[in-house]
Amino acid sequence: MSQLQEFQDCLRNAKRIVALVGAGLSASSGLPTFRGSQGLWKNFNMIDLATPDAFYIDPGLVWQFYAWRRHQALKAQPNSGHYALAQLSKQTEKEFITITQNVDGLLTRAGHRKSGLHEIHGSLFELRCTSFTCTYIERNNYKDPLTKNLSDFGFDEDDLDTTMETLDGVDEPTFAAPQALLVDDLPKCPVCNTLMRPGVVWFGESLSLRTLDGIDGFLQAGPVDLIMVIGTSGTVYPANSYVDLVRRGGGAVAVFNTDIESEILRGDVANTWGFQGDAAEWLPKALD
Ligand code: BV8
Ligand code: ZN
Repeated sequence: MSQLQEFQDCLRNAKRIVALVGAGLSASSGLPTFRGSQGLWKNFNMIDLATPDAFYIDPGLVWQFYAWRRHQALKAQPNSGHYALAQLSKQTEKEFITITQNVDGLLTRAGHRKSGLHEIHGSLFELRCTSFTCTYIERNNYKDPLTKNLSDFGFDEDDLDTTMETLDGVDEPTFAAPQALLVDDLPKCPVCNTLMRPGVVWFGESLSLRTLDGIDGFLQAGPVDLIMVIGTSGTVYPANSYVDLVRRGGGAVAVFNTDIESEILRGDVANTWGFQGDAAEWLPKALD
């Protein structure tokens, strides 16, 4: 029996299923992954852009990066992998959740059932007030550009692998956007007028307890029969901890990735299938 037939038998009989999703699922929609050859973190230093310190030091630079990521995500379309997962999320006879590390909103736009979708690293389309005394959160903010100033920040695809034009238009291999020029035009809280931040989880920040509780609630409600690990390098904790948790509980693992360890492809890893290639191509076939 082929790996695909074995997997589809397992999927048919499975009652409780988890999908763990990473940037590879959105690669076919034209959004860069983080650690591949053209990865975001290859061309940008995540410490300069995706940490609380980076935002404290230069909020204008960080907002340029996230306004550019918002722009890219809004230009992108969900692909058939997103739609296949959204379809599965609507099958009432299955208990199914998707844990996504992606902040691009494409699974939501593909129609994934809201209650079954856990965006553990937040969303590009959420903004949060940075004041400790204010809890204002703006969800589903799809304005592009976010503010007039962030529309001409000079980020574009070709800059990705060389330099980022600083605001004064000089091409320098530096990220130092003149903060004073930007900070006045950055998004402000409508309640207390404090600077707003992107609603994503940065490195070194803890994940939302509400999100983690939601996932733990599902995992503790009964054994998971199958976890699909889709387009993720499994680098980031705690997202990467869910695979072993399901495996230890006796669940099967199916990896969908352009880059799969050979032992998985050889079938040497018990209860684990590997489907090498584009998740956008594999998922509609495998979940059909
Ligand atoms: C936490 C949001 C605890 C922002 C992201 C040392 C220093 C500092 C921290 C740590 C450290 N060591 C460990 C840590 C913890 C850290 C961590 O894991 N760091 C890693 C880098 C080592 N984790 C954290 O900080 C987390 N918080 O641990 O809190 C804590 C507790 C209490 C108090 C304080 C703290 C928070 C992590 C969240 C960081 N935010 N994103 C943004 O997006 O800008 S993470 C970022 O990486 C993205 O979310 C991304 O999704 C995620 C994971 O990457 P992947 O999705 O897997 O993407 P990647 O490019 O790596 O891989 C793509 C894969 O797809 C590849 O395998 C490729 O082969 C494949 N592929 C490509 N094309 C396709 C494909 N597959 C299929 N089809 C294709 N077409
Ligand atoms: Zn506020």
